[in-house]
Parts: sequence; structure tokens; C-alpha cells
Amino acid sequence: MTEEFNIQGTEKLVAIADQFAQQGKVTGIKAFGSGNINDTFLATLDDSKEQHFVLQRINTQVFRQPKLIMQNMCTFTEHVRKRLQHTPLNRRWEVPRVLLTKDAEDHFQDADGSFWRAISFIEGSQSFDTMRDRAQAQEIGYALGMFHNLISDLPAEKLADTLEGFHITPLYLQHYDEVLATASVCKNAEVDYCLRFVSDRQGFAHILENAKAEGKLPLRLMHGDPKINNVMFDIVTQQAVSVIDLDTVKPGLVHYDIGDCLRSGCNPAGEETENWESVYFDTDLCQGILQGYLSVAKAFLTENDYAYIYDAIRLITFELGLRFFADYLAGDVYFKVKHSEHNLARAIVQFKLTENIESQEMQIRNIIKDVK
Ligand code: GN1
Ligand code: MG
Repeated sequence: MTEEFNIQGTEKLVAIADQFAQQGKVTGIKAFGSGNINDTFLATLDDSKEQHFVLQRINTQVFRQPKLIMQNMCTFTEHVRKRLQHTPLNRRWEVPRVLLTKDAEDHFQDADGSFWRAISFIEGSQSFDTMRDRAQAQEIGYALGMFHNLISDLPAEKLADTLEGFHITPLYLQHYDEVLATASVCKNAEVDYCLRFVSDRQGFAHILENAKAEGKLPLRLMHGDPKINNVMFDIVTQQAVSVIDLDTVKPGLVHYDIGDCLRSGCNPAGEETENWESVYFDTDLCQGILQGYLSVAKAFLTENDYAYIYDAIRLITFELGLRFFADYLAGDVYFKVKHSEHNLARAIVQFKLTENIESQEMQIRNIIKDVK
């Protein structure tokens, strides 16, 4: 993204952001957040009503049909807006709005063919890369539960599949095998650890897809990426007020979300640490997240849903490690990296976390039983 920071680049960005400024003028723009796929910027306006908005360049190598994403986003936001109008909550809750261009389009394509879109910024809010404490864990859980609750009456087929194969672990495994067959793997202790780790868990990779195929887990709508920094907190009250990053809201299993939220929220060392020995799964935070989640999600969960929560936590953690490792072997074609070993390091974090989850299986299963 360094290109963006020369004057010419900034001018170009401001001009693109200006397309979405219905009122006022764009006075500044800066890189924002820590996304691994899209490029994200925060634009500042000289308008007193709406001071900021989020501008994003969609990575169309990953999201091949960005127009479908915008369509899903509009269907989703419209549904939730109506639900909240009909049944208001007794606390602050916000849904990011899709901003239109001056030509009333939900995206803008620049001269290079890049796909840009803008989303409202949740004013007075912030996000966190790692969990602060148990109270925050409960809020994160509440946020995911509220998100699921608000779409639980929107039929899954109303949204398009914008990223085929997303969270289908057996497909990631298949892709990994293909990459492995052709990659020139540079062997060292870390790579050996990862190769071994994956090969020991081949059978397990199918657990959620089997349950789905057997009709034990229904296809529902999901967020797809409810990691800790996609939950926004009110700066003053410290309550969760929004779940952002709606690109992967589409049909799937709520278990992918539960697994993703817990693998991300219960890892105090964070996804980006290189201090692998410090990685562990915090069961106290796990209990907090699940309590918060169930305070709003109990209404639509079945016995089978509970039965697969532990497997979901273990699987989605393993899956992300597998995705990072496969991308390392493939030469970093999917996730953005800061250096050549970055995806390998990220994979090891997720595998260490998986190992720690496995070693605490009984405790985690007991927590699920207790909070039910
Ligand atoms: C990617 O781009 P970002 O950071 O929102 C990825 C998620 C991973 C996450 C790990 C579409 O999300 O699945 O869990 O990185 N998104 C996609 O940080 O692959
Ligand atoms: Mg995302």
C-alpha cells in the first residue's frame, strides 16, 4: 500500500472518496484497520453531520463478483433496519450503511478497473485486536448473538454465495494437497511441524460438513468473519454496538461464526504474535463469549447445534492455520503479507492454538454444558 502515501496516490484516493461524498468535501484520507484481503481507508469530511466514512478497494482476486457482495449487503441492511424499526432494542445497536456515489451507484470503478465502495463509519466507536477482559468477551458474544438473531428470520437463499467454498474445510484440504504436490517446499523445523500437524487431522477436517450433509446442522445465514476486531465498541459505554465487515454475510453454518469468534477472541496473544510459546486458548474468555452469545441466541439453537460447538472451535482454528500454511506454500497469493515467512508464522499461531484447544477439550465441553 506504500503507493497510496505519495502525494499523487493521496490525491487519487481523495478523488475516489469524493465520489461517495454526498454532502461536504473529503478533507483527508488514511489507511485504516488491519484487513488481510481488501484495502481499507478512513475518509474525513468537512460535513458536521457525517464526519467520516470507510472507503474500500475490494480485492477482486478473492471476491470475483463484487457486485453480488453489494447486493447482499443491501438486502441484509434493509432487513435488519426494518427489524429494528419494528422491534427496537433497549440499547445502542448500529448497522453500517452502504453509501452511494453521486450517480446513485453502490460502487465506483476507477480507470484501472479497481472496485471501490464506501460504508458509513460507526461514530464514537473503536475495535480491539485482542480481548481486554471477561466483560468485553461477554459483549463480543452478545454482538455475534445479536447479529445472528437479527438475520434468523431472513431465509438463507435470499443472499448469494459470494465466496464459494468459504469455511468448507475439506475443500481447503484439497487445495492444500494440490499446492503441496507442486510447491517446492523448503524444509525446516517449522514447516515440518505444520506438515505433520495437518496430516494428523485429515479425518477431523470433515466434521462440520458431514453434520451439514446429514442434516444435523442447517444451512443458515452467517457473518463469515466475526473476529474480535470486527466488533465495534462504544468509546464511552464500552458496550458492543455493531458488527462490521459484511463481505462474507452469506449462507453457511452459524458454527463457522461461533468457531471463528472464539478462536479469535480467546487467543490473548493475538493472531500476529511470533512468540508461539505464549499462545493459549483462554477458557475464562470462552465462557464469557458463550454466555454473551447465548443470552441472545438461545431462541434459535437446537440440541445438535450445542453438540457441535466444541468441534467448531477446534475446526475453524485448525482451518485458518491450514489456510495460512497453504498460502505460504503457494507463494502468498491470498492473504496480504509483510514478509516472506508471515503466513508460516500465522499458521503456527493457529496450530498452537488448536493444540491448546485439544488439550482442554473436557473443560471446554463442560463450559458449553454449563452455559446452555
Ligand atoms: C481474512 O481480510 P480480513 O482480515 O477481514 C479472511 C478471514 C480470516 C482472517 C484472519 C475473505 O479476513 O477468513 O479469518 O483474514 N477473510 C477472507 O485474520 O478470506
Ligand atoms: Mg473480513
